[in-house]
Amino acid sequence: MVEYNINEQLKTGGRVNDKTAAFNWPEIYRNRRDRIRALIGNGVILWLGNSLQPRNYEGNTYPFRQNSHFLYYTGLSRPDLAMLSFPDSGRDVLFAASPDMDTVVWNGPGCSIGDLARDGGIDTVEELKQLENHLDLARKQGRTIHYLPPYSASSMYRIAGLLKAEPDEIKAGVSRILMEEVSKQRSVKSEAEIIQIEDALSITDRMHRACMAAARPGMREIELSGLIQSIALSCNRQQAFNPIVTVHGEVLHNDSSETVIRDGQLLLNDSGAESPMWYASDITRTFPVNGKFTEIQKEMYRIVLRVQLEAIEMAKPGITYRDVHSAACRILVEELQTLGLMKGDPSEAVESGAHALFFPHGIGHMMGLDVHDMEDLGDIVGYNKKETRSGQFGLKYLRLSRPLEPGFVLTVEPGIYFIPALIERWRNERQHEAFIHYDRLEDFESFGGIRVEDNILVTSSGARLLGPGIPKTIPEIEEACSRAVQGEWPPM
Ligand SMILES: [Mn+2]
Repeated sequence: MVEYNINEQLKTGGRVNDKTAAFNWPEIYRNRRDRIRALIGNGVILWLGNSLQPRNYEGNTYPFRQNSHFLYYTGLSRPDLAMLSFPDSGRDVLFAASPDMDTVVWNGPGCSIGDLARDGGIDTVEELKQLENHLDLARKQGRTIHYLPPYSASSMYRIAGLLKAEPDEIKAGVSRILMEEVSKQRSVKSEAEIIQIEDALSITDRMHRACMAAARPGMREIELSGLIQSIALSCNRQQAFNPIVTVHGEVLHNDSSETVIRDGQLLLNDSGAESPMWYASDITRTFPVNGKFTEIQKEMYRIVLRVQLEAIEMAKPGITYRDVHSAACRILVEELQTLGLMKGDPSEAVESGAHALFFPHGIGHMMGLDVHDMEDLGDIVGYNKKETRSGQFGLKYLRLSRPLEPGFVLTVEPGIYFIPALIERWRNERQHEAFIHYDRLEDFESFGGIRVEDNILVTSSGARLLGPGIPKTIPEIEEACSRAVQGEWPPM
């Protein structure tokens, strides 16, 4: 019997690999800043790094995660940094606080602010307290201060303090042109970034294989969630988002709980590690708790997989992701018709939104330094200027609609879900009766949900699947589930 040694997965990996070290990162950051400065052309750009966020009191904080825009332009992951970029002089100034003795005593000396500047390829560094003076001067000179919308209250108040304005004025004063240009620049991924994402996926591959091998009827969801997180953590990786490991796949973002997983159920695992340089990965696999799909589970899984493979096949420069989404929905409807769950013209069903009973979300989203890349910038990222997001149930969760371009990294993640409360509501309201066989849905009330999600790179002619090939076909999944777990998992 092929064995899967979990202890091996816990021990190895994690360091920045040779491929990553081969790039001149300070130069990459400098080039990115040169480009954004040239595009903005005037004023001053204020880049604000994140601060530590309190958990239950100020000194007890969540693990630090840097602002992704700050990471993109500096690579510096330390709380309380800021940078000013001056488009007219082509200069960037990093602002950081030199550690005082209390900080050295409690947190260690850390690296010097000079070393930080060198790592980010930044020539000038000043004490953090000088930042306000620079901004005062810029305002006195009547220069535009460009900044991105702050997504946390702490950043909002920090900017408000620096610019001596009220939070409402700060919200109204965000730089639209900076948002647009940052979005354009970050949307197209370089080779170095793809290597990062694939590095993240190599850990995510271990997380998913371990979950398949370890799952047994009688375990609790949270044990498996703990397992996959321990694999990432022991490789010095954070999760790119809170993992979803659940037998209630029909609840789209269900938190793992102490729910016992049972024979005959499907387990959905939507999780992804970050890379050493904080790039995301986002993979969903759905597999049988006991390792063997039933006939109806096989049939439903085959449909989701077919939709996913055809969507990947369609992805290429020029096609809009909205069209990929709609085409995927039509295939789904056709397949659900052969199962006797839907009826009528597939295109009309999709246009009316009837399919959203089974697939109430979008086919995928951009991915990069954020799992939903740059979602803090809003629909600038995923929608063309003239296009507004649909309000229709289902379609309103399509985060990416615009034409695809080479260098985009996307998720492709169709699913089929049987959501009892939604079915009951629609049945009672007689919604989309022309397209849905409500009487046949009773057999599926406890089916749960299936999602299959991969990450792809749009190339010059099509799309390339990223990652090492995480088990996805029915035979691959049943094989990965059949591996005996060797090592000390689950713990006694
Ligand atoms: Mn996703």
